[in-house]
Amino acid sequence: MKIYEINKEVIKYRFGNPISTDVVMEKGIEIKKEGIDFFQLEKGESIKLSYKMYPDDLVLGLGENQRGMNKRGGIYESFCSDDPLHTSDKKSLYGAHNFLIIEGTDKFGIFIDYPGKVTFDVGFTHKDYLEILIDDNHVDIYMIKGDQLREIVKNFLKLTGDGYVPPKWAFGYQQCRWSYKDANEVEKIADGFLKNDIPCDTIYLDIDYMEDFKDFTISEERFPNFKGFVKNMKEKGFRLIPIIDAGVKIEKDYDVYEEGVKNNYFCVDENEKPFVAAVWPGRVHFPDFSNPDARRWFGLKYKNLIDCGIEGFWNDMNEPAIFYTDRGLKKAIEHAKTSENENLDIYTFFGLKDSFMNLSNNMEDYKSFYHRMDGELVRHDQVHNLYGYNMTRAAAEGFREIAPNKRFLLFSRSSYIGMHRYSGIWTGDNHSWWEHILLNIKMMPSLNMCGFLYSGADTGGFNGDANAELIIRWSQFSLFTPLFRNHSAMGTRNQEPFSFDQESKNMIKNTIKLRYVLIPYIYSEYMKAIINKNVYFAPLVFEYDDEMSKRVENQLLVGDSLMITPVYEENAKGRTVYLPEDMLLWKVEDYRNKSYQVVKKGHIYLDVDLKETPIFIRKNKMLILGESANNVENIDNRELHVIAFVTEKAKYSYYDDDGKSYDYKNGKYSEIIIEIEKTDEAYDIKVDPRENEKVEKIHFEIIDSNGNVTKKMVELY
Ligand code: MIG
Repeated sequence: MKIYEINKEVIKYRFGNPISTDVVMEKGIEIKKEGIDFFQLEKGESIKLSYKMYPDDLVLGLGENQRGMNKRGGIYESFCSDDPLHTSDKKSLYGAHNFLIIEGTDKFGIFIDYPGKVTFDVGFTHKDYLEILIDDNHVDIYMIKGDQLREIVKNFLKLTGDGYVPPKWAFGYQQCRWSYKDANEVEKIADGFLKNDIPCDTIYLDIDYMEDFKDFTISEERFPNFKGFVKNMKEKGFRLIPIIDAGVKIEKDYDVYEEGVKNNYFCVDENEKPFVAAVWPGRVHFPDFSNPDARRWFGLKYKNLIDCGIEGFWNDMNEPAIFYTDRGLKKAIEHAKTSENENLDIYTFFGLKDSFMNLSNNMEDYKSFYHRMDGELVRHDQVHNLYGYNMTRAAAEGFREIAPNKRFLLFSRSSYIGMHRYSGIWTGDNHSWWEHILLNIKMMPSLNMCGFLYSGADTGGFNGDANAELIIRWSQFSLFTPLFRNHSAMGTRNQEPFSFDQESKNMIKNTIKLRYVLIPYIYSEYMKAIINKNVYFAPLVFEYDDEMSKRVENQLLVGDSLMITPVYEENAKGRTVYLPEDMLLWKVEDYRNKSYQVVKKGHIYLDVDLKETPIFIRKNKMLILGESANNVENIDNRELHVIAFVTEKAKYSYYDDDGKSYDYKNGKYSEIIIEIEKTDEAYDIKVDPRENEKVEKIHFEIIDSNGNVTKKMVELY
């Protein structure tokens, strides 16, 4: 083991000679030190770290995973998996996010930079022990210090890089469904939004738009004159977002296939022939995204669609998901043949059944293909978790080459730590289950700690049928997630906002409109979080140090000013809420009706009618609101509204920029500093438009601890 000091906050422990993941670029200075801080180490073929947890320690992080924000009691395996049944006993989802934080007697973060399988046993096997098992003895482990939780996250993000920034329109409401089969149907969906006056910025194209599920092709039959169609839809106010899958169809004369074979851009089998697996189009090859040339080649393929006016993509099936391989299928069929006419008992029958059930995403298949890395063949399972990361990196690097100063929308299903530099993620194939709203709530801050800020779940649930109430309640949470997309699977009940009765439709519409009104705040907080290497969603424990705040898992802080308390149970007319301090409550039914209530610190039962979204404004904080519009680019934010809860003084820095370029990195953004101070009789308001091109007026509603409202207006020029 060699030990390096990366900086004052981060120590790296290097075992053996690990494969580079390219996540951390700094090498650090070698230092002399005994053992690993906090952990006991066992080293052989694999590496095991154990930490004795104190009774009240919280274990936070681990990104996209099941169970609580506090990970104690669970066992988690980082091995990116396409598993469409997210029950709480599942150990792996689509991402591998090997970063966790201990909050308690000790306070530190640990990042395991290893792209094969890593197991985090957080008190599952031995209740008081955190045990981390790495399936290899070549690995880099980073120990991250910080006095505050936010500082640990910041130090971790300093190490792993700046977060992805989407175009501003990607903060609008987005509609998706697998089975919008042709241009007519997509247009019908768009018209549904226009006719019902429901804002929406994008409509997604799932695999149905391609020709035989071939990447970078467009079905002539179902989408004739695609370029014209993209333009036409954009004029109506909608951007189209096509899906890109990892597997490349094996088909003679298909350019992506031909070029990939010719240039050795595909992963290979043990005979160094392109590896064959089957996914959507039947047999495919997998691009070897660990090869920089293959990455560049694949990344530039997105240009086919960009040239048609496309400005955003989602990368799917990049764990990579495998339906079956010839090897597995052959074995299963042989098994079936030898079982013919047999008298199958419990063992032999289930054995037969399993040989078909286990065809997909099978470990034997992941061990049977290779990447070419620096001239050597590396077996896939050892670098499995980098696949989606490098596919998405290929896309992002392609965009940068195609249009260097343009932001594209991009998110991926599979991911590894560090991919947050290139894109966002969505949380995959959830269900239309109430439990999955709660899972969504708990997962967001965990993802944020790992750097993934642009993310959200399939609102309303992907698998299964949703009722109106589920869509309404879920939307009331998703309206706060940077990625706010309603998505569902083929064959399920339609769940677009206008698929339900009039009353429900209006509730969803009001919820979506509230989202648009909140965009100035959401965007400002998102961008500040990116720039300052902070989280956007935080558990209460990030901000409050009372004992109760450590325990709350079903309320979140959103940015600097808000606490949200979503309702996630069917037929619930309210819920319990914990307030660590006095706050101002705005229950929103229609954003135009503002009425406020000061709620005292402590536990309360909060009535929340189905049509209401409760928003708590923290003490001495303020919320910025703008106007609604049918899409983000049509929002007129020359006049802003501030709702402030001020008992002493409040300060807010309102950030905005052009929403489409990277010019903000060169200091081209607007910042308005707003300060409100309570004096004996009134308030002092200071508005400092340091850099400002757009905002002309700000309307203030300031509420004091007795609930008295003072209204003021400030003109900026
Ligand atoms: O095996 O493209 O997670 O969002 O709609 C299903 C079809 C493949 C999985 C994605 C989902 C998408 C679906 N895809």
